[in-house]
Amino acid sequence: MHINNTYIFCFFFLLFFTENQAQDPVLSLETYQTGFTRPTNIQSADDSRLFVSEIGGKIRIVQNNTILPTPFLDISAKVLDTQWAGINSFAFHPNYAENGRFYVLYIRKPDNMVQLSQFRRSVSDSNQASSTETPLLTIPHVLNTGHRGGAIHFGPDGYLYISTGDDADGGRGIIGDPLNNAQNLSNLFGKLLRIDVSSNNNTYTIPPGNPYQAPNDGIPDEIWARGLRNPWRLSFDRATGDLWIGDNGQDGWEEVNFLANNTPGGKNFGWRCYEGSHRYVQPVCEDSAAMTFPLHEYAGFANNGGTGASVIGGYVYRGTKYPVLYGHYVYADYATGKFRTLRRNPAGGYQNVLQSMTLPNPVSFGEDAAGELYTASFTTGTLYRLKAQTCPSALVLTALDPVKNPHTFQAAARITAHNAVLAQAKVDYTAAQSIELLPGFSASTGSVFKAVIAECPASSSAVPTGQK
Ligand SMILES: [Ca+2]
Ligand SMILES: [Ca+2]
Repeated sequence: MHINNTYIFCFFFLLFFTENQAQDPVLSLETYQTGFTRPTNIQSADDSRLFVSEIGGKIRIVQNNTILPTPFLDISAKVLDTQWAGINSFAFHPNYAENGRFYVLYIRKPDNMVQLSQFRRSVSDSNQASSTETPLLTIPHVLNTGHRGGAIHFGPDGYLYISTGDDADGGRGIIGDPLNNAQNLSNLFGKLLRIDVSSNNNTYTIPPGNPYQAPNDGIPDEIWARGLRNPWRLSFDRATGDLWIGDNGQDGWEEVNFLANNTPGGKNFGWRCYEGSHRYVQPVCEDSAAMTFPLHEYAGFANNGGTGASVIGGYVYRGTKYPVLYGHYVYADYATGKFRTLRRNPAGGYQNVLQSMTLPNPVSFGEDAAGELYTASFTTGTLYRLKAQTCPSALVLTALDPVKNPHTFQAAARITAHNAVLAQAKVDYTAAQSIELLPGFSASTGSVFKAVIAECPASSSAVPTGQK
């Protein structure tokens, strides 16, 4: 059979077919800059530079395709530099261009406490920070290792959000959060905090609307939400203001959490009463109806044959270079090196696509002034720019996994198919010029197969889209 037409041609092996889904992006990586030492965070000051923190205590600048030799900031003498005991994250003030303020969350020495401090840009050199540190918030530790800091980001409300780990060891096969910190409203671990750093007197205030400001309630006023385990990365969608948090699971489930913009404070993300949407340890827990369960979860260590798993929260892509990626949340897994794209449907549901590319230990994502996305490998120290592949001119399909569906295959010119579409599969072929079904092609009863002659968009998918 040779389909060669300029109009849409569809045929079905059942009397129904699924609604055509939005196009799935296919990610790839382009080396942007090599030479970092255990990078942890990537930020933009809304200009052409990128700033990259290193766990050992430096923030370095990428400018004109090179790392500037002198670090922007160097607090190496203040960090322990073992495991994750250094700079976890940093954030530029929304009015950084005018006030030169930025914020750093790090694990300080010698006491391993979580330190949030304000720094300032040098008055005379925009590639240099002043060494003067203004400590804002110190979170004591109880255990000597484990989940401490996390991410800091300014929200659409102009307030600084800080995610903290549960201060637990986090080892495999043990009970997570043994001190029950994340549910305990009397401390700052396992929380999302919200503070106002707009005052000029080197301190912070509690924003109106923070949920625990009642006098003498015994709850730190900084707390905005609780029930997090190891929320290493969070971000706000620059287009909508929605909050996305990647919360590392214990042994069972890795989480992508979502809060729509303007969601009031006081939410409970569940840990350790729940891991993902599954009961975990429940001595004293709020009713499940009070919990904010993840938008998406995927199988973690124990549910995946002992394969390591650590979700790394990313960003919703709002750049302009890859329209196919627009509106997709891009995130990764530190342990497996896998990437996924998740498109949330505001009317309900979402599409989640496992990408085929991998990277050793992706540790963080970053967003430049134009909304293009970056990621970095902790182990190799290379910074990458994320791309969405353009459509190939031709595809030859000889094998097709019938289990994971639906699949979408697209080509700018021609798809040549020798493959078998098995029962339960839902497969779309879209090619601009022709779809050729050659000997070997078959579609079993129970499958849904659709062939469409249409333009392949400038940036679109070209390989099986994988797990949904
Ligand atoms: Ca209080
Ligand atoms: Ca949770």
